[in-house]
Amino acid sequence: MKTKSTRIAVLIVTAGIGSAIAGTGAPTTFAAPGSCAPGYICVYDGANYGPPQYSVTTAAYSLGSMNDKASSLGNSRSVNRARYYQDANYGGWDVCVSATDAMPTLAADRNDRISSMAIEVARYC
Ligand SMILES: [Ca+2]
Repeated sequence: MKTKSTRIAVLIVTAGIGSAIAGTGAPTTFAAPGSCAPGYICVYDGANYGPPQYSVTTAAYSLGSMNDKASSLGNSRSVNRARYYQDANYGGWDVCVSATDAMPTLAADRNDRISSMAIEVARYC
């Protein structure tokens, strides 16, 4: 069930930004909601991708001013899943978001607690 619902979420997200990338459709141009540009992984202070956001193209061992603030997540990488961690330097529990996917809300025990994020070789969580 979990795998199925994840795939559905990807389709919904992709359909939602279809008009924004009209004429391309290539996976490399995928952009997560908000303003998470293609190639970036992002965290957002607000639920449903509300600003401010913090975006990186490589792993971030800390999130600076966005430490312990993330309430939604976006992954605009075309072939890499993103992993978001409770602690700086990739420690504690983690939340995974597959390539070209996004997470509009976080569980209550995960909200406003993410402190680092990494990009992984695999595409799906
Ligand atoms: Ca927040």
